[in-house]
Amino acid sequence: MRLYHSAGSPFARAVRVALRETALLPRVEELEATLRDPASRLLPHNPVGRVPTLVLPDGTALTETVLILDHLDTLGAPHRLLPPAGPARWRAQAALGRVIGLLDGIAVWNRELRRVPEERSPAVLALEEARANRVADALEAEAEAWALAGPPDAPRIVLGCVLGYAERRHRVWSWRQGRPKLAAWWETIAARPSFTDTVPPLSGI
Ligand SMILES: N[C@@H](CCC(=O)N[C@@H](CS)C(=O)NCC(=O)O)C(=O)O
Repeated sequence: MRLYHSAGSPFARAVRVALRETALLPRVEELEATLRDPASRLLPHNPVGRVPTLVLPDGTALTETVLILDHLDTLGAPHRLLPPAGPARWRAQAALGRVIGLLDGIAVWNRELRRVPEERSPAVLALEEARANRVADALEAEAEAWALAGPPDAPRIVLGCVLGYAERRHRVWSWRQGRPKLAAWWETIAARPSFTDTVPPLSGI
């Protein structure tokens, strides 16, 4: 299998962390791809042009982080990313939806900040900042439920990648302020080898 990723993408990082936490990494070749580039080596496999994209041995190109994480659970690793069925699965999917929603919103906020200042929408910036703060406040309130007990599952991996993105590529968001439990949680997960091995480059935002 081949995983197309980019070093700055928090979505792709979640899959890369999951490959390390499940010990599936030796079965996957990680290939960095350029984004928004008509010559990108990703486009022949995935015309959408987004990372992460996991190309299966039969050539099927899986996109969308949640779908790829779900697929990794079919590969027989002892550590599952989501429970297989039942209420535990729905609860984990609810948690995953919450942190993917947070990441989607921050991605919109970040993209807006990459525009030249006169093209930025103050309304979009305000909406996404409010959304991010609202979700982060909810996470702070329920921090005990997110405690790590062994290798992280899919929701915890994605939350770690969201906060890692805020640390390195979206520093305009002072997410730690007033959220000591979330900050302590982040310090713990960020120290795992799966995270230290996939630290994104710093950006100017
Ligand atoms: N919904 C997608 C989002 C993936 C995504 O937005 N990836 C970004 C990098 S963080 C990308 O590939 N952007 C390139 C583009 O939009 O052309 C997922 O969950 O995987």
